[in-house]
Amino acid sequence: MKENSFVSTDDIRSAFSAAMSVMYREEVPAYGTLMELVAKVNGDTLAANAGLRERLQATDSLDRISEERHGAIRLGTPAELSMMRRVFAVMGMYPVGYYDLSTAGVPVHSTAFRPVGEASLKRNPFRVFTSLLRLDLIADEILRAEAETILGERRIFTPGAVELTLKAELQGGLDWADAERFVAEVLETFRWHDKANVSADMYKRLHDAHRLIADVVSFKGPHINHLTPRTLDIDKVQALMPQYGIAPKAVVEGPPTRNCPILLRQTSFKALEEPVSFRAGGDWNTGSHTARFGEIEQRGIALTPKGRALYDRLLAQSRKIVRPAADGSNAREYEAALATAFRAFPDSWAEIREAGLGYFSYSLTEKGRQTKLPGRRELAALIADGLVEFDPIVYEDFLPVSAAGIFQSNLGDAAQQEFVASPNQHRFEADLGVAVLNEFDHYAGIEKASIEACLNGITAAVAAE
Ligand code: OOG
Ligand code: NI
Repeated sequence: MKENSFVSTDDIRSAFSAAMSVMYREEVPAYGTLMELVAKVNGDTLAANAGLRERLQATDSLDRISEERHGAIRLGTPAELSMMRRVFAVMGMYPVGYYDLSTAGVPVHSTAFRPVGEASLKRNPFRVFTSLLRLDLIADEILRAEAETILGERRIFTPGAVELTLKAELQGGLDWADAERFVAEVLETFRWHDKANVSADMYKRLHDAHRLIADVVSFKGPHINHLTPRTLDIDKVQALMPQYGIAPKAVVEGPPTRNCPILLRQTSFKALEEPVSFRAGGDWNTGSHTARFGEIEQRGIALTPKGRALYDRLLAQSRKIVRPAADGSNAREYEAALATAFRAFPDSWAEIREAGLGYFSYSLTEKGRQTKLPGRRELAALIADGLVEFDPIVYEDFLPVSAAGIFQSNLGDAAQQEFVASPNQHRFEADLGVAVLNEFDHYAGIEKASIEACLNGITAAVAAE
């Protein structure tokens, strides 16, 4: 087969992201409401901030924002995880980062499948936060064995999805007809099933061990549990949510409000209690299950290891003073403590750059494009002379403390449970079938390439003698 008859992986991912959004909007109407609210706030923000609009346009990242979203799923077995990796690879999504959530009382560890190249991210940055249940953290051995048996019997991928994934791997891609079928088949894995795989009694036992275990083990597949649009002003969306009939979680996760957004800020609305039926011999019993919710996020600059260490330190410092309560009773105090702690984090792009805290993409200014210098000059000098400008590189990943806060707000306050911290990246990677990519390498690579391009663009070619 000719290679040029294949659809690009970026196009398959875009089609899949759009199909997921349509499906989730039908399944959870509040997600549709949230999308409308986010579109309105983003429009208002851009209209009021010509500078922001201009920079987003200049860096070719304006278009991606309205289409941008991430989702999350929770898998039950190593075999499901490794197959999911192969399915996502067909859409140009690769595992980046390792997140241990056991420390936060959630028995999972996770990665994020996402596009990695700059061009792919600009085309469509769809990501899926993917967790694997850790039955090894469950004390009750009998229950653990039963859960393993139940999970071992389910098939979360349709035969068509498996066949087309193998075909893509063998051929090196899919043509349009196959790509369309692939999207439809893979969508089935993420669909909600209101008929549980287990009896009401088994559900209760799983639920008593941990609500998350019940969510993963009791159903036919890893239903998408939220889809998250990206906003340019999360404080405004959070404030407007009640007017739109949506009750937000108590506090926004991540850094405080700032002039220069860093990393990632997220907030969500509580999971819905939905009717489900449980197996009862050949019959069904009715009950309910709470899993699916909505979330929004605002993305800021990707931080260097030095910047990230400062972020982690300031966050820990503020949480030592106030830990946000799930009921929102100390939300004000928490916000105040967070804002105070983060005064130590510079809040202008120039300072963040000079302190080596964030990653930037460099480009030639108009003046720079018209200049040719005889020899190489330092980047700082080119910036000082107005020949080179810089834009923040967007953080494309997640934050473990924030993810834990999102999990917790949807598991209910009573579900707070202690586990011994036991990150096990080796185990996760063995189950996944590959090593996860390092997020810092990715940002450093983009920054470095942009610097090289500036230096090459502004230096006159050496004339031959
Ligand atoms: C995933 C929660 C983490 C985020 O945005 O940090 C997450 C889950 O609840 O399965 O989606
Ligand atoms: Ni999320």
